[in-house]
Amino acid sequence: MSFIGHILGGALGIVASLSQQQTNGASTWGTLNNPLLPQFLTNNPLPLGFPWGPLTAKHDNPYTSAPNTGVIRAYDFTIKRGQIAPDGYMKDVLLVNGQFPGPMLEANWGDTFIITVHNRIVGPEEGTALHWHGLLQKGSPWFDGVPAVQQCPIAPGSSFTYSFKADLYGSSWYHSHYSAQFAGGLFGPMIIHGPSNAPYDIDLGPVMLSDYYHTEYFKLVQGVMASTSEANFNPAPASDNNLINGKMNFNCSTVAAGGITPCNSNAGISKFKFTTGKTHRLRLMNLGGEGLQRFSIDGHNMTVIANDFVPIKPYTTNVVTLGIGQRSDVLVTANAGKSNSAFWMRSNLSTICAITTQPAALAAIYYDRADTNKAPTSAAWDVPDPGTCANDDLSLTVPYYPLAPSTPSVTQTLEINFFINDTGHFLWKLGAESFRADYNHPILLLANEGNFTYPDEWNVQNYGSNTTIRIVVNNPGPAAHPMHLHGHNMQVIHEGPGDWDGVSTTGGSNPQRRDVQLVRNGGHMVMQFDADNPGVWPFHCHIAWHVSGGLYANILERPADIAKDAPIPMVLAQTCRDWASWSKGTIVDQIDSGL
Ligand SMILES: *[C@@H]1O[C@H](CO)[C@@H](O)[C@H](O)[C@H]1NC(C)=O
Ligand SMILES: *[C@@H]1O[C@H](CO)[C@@H](O)[C@H](O)[C@H]1NC(C)=O
Ligand SMILES: *[C@@H]1O[C@H](CO)[C@@H](O)[C@H](O)[C@H]1NC(C)=O
Ligand SMILES: *[C@@H]1O[C@H](CO)[C@@H](O)[C@H](O)[C@H]1NC(C)=O
Ligand SMILES: *[C@@H]1O[C@H](CO)[C@@H](O)[C@H](O)[C@H]1NC(C)=O
Ligand SMILES: *[C@@H]1O[C@H](CO)[C@@H](O)[C@H](O)[C@H]1NC(C)=O
Ligand SMILES: [Cu+2]
Repeated sequence: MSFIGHILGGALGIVASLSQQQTNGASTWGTLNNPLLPQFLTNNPLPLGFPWGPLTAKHDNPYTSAPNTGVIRAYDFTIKRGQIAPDGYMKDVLLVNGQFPGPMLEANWGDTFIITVHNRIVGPEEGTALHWHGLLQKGSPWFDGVPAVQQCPIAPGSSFTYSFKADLYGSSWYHSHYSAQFAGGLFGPMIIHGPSNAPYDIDLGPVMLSDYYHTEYFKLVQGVMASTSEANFNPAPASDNNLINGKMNFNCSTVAAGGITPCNSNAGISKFKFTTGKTHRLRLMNLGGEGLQRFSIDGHNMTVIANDFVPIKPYTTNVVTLGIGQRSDVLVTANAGKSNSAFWMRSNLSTICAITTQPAALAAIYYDRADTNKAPTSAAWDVPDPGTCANDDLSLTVPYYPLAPSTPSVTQTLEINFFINDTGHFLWKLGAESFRADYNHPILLLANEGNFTYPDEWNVQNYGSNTTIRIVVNNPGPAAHPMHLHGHNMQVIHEGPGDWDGVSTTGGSNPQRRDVQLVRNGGHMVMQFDADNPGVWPFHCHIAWHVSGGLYANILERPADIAKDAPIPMVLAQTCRDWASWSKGTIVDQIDSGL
């Protein structure tokens, strides 16, 4: 019997041998004690009974109508190294407040997050910076959290306070944008309550899916960035496991002795409660380093109601596909059994579109009166992997609030490619350049000084005063790429095999919008956005190893407005002085693009 078969047989993972502290540190993710989410946080102004007053998902443009509640959501994050065994294999990780996955950020639409981040990474020391994925950061582009682009890294021993509005609503995450730290554990969910586009009874909260590596992240980056002639060269390391809310079992016999302490094959899996007959909201998120996830729940249909921060017209499916960084909110009604039923929740890394040795993640779902010490016995949906490495068809994913695409004032084609440079390093490029960061000179700060002349390797695309920017991404190579744009939701005009033909579009007057879109291997994507948000916005592949290898561009949007008006807080200059003085005394081991 396979190991997964063994779990299904009920022997493993249901009554765990390790404590939650041993597997996930101070986090309660994955346990039956983890709280459900409210529909909104109540310590807010409540006109008409809701913090967002009369605003609805149907009638109000989410990009222009965010309320300003004046309510502050304050968080204090300390980042440190730690050792935990999420799947029974003890390893070195980076933790937020001692937790993996990190603590949840939660707000109502229109509140202000104020998050102080203390960099206490030692042994060795490393810089860091946190990015708040999917938010617009309109009027606060310096708090987007990308080192070398909008800020200097937070130096070891220093702290930095981010302050920004919860300007969109739905499900997202935050993560380090410094090198591949997010693949080393530095991430957590971010939930913003807002108007609903479909009724449900119970909010189960984040369901975080993440491929998982037993090797420490920096060692993986060393392999990715080694010269092709070096023995450790590995541009596409295989993940060792797949986690749901930071948990899964691992068959320790499949590896030679390794890890810091003896490996434990019964770490324990995540458990969730369903209330019989009720409709549950699950906030699915792919927070891994590389792999495409295919999520399903035995016996149940799912109704997808949002993709990324964009509510969509609900549609029903059995499998939700998520590339790295993507989220889908789904509704699931507990009507597939009796009140003592139990079912498997599964997420499979695509064995065609991901590189992994253990693709199957499991968690258990218990109806009210089910025995939570017993393994479910449900049968899996068998929906063959189409192997296209693409998201659901664009015709299925229609934004709830319609927005017609404007006529682009500029169209630019960027091709994704890889190459070996003159010193034998395997690199990716987006357009003409492979990106490499200079942590000491954030582009936004230079632009604010009126300096728009940058080294080629910063890959800055200056769109001047263009009003609507269309970007065609052609991807002739063998890997699919989840492409992420900061500061905007992309209107995805077309996606499919081959290069774009220059005319085909999907979605007509209401194309899908989201902040990450999968671009299939041997395929293309056409996206556009209105230049309503002056700033320097990263546009990049969200696969950790690809962005390390340079698959990244900076979009310089309305530079004149940055130079003229941007009231950049003085703390950004101070952060650069702190970084400069720390990096003067310590060699910064920047072996990758930096992001
Ligand atoms: C674990 O892996 C070993 C080696 O491949 C195999 O012999 C064993 O049956 C597996 N254990 C389980 C419980 O599947
Ligand atoms: C799932 O959806 C299909 C297609 O819409 C429908 O035929 C089926 O009855 C649904 N099953 C359940 C358990 O709701
Ligand atoms: C996920 O993988 C399992 C094997 O571990 C398989 O039985 C199941 O059908 C797969 N799920 C889907 C939706 O294909
Ligand atoms: C090739 O890329 C690596 C990694 O970015 C870099 O360290 C090296 O300097 C590059 N070589 C050349 C000749 O540019
Ligand atoms: C602009 O910034 C770049 C990168 O730091 C620097 O090399 C260049 O000298 C600067 N140009 C001016 C005019 O200051
Ligand atoms: C629009 O963007 C293109 C491409 O970057 C640039 O060449 C052009 O000058 C821009 N137009 C304006 C009006 O700024
Ligand atoms: Cu990629």
